[in-house]
Amino acid sequence: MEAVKENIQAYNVTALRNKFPVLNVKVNRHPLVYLDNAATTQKPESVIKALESYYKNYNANIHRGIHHLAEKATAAFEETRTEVQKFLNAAYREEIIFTKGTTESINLVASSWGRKNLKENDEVIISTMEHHSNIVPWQLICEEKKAKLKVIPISDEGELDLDTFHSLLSPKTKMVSVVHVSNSLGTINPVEEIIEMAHAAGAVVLIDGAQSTAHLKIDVARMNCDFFALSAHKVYGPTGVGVLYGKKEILEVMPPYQGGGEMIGEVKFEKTTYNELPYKFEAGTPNIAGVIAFREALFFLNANNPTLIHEHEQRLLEYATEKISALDGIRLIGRAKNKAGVISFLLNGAHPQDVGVLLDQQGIAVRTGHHCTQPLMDRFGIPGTVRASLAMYNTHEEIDLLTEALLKAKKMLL
Ligand code: C6P
Repeated sequence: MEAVKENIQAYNVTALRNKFPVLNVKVNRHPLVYLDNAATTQKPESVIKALESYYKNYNANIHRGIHHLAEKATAAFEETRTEVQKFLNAAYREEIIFTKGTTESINLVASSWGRKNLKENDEVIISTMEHHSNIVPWQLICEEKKAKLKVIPISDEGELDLDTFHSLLSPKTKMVSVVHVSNSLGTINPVEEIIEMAHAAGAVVLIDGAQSTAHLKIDVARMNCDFFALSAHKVYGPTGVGVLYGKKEILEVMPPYQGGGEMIGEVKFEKTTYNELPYKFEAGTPNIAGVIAFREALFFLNANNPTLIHEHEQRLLEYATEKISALDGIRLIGRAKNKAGVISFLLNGAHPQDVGVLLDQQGIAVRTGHHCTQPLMDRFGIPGTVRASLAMYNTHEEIDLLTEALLKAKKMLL
């Protein structure tokens, strides 16, 4: 208890907020209350500065030039790879592949691994709460290979049904691809247990970490996943940068995903050989500035102590859940025991989008709609929700403002 009290004091949210310039803007004459962090997080000054510094001081293409700027840019780009390796606790630098984001990371695996490893009647298991990015790539490859897609059901609270998952596993299961933290429900899935069960059945596992990386300590070695996908922009970094972690022995035998510059060993019209890991999967000029600036985002996360961030966000989540549930006519969607900072709800009778517009008029940014999880919305029989999603810089006062704004919206709508 004493330690928790000390941590509350140590977490200086005001000082932290001062590092995010955009948090000072006004929206519709109100101070911005930014609660759309699951869509993308805001960026600290250090990330913005790193982007600017690259373009101002050493803009050059990487891995190709021998001149000073090219060498400097290459070194900075590769330093981010080392930082990501440490951040995820991956065994090798070559296991870190830069992509455009989680979506591309999953498409890479579905396309490259899937093309090589799936055949007719094989099975891929996903879950009801997947983002479209972890559904459609698997549908595409399953259709091509005549493999089958199986879906783990969820409870009314929004938790995976692990008994059914167990019964779905068989020697036909080749891949299990599940989300770590649901973007629509906030559910934290028991991925270590899922991975163990899937491995026991001989399947490979991909974890969609788009929503977990900013909120939980990620340790791919401990988790023992085969692939882990994340987006930098959801972890206080720039847009257009993502990471695919993959176990070296699996990546090594996967065919290239895209062809082009950088991914080749030698190109002849008769036959092309491919570059070694990780470059085999990094065709074309990447988002150099974004990758370089992503390193600053990781420094920022580490400097603010992931444990303190987690505790702060959990306190906020508890507070927000209590306050919002206490409002008349609220239906919370997603009541899992283990949740990260997402509160999805419906204000009875009101369309989520109307609620969102009225909140925006009061300076509050939330997301409304199906959140790219249409099958999940179908499971609950709803068209969408209003979603408030939290980050390290949100405050209890902001939750109060959200609750007051919801009361006003309710009076106007119902
Ligand atoms: N979810 C949201 O508002 P990209 O777009 O590639 O960076 O991330 C895709 C993605 C994959 N998996 C999960 C669990 C996600 O939440 C997302 C992105 C955003 O919820 C935008 S739809």
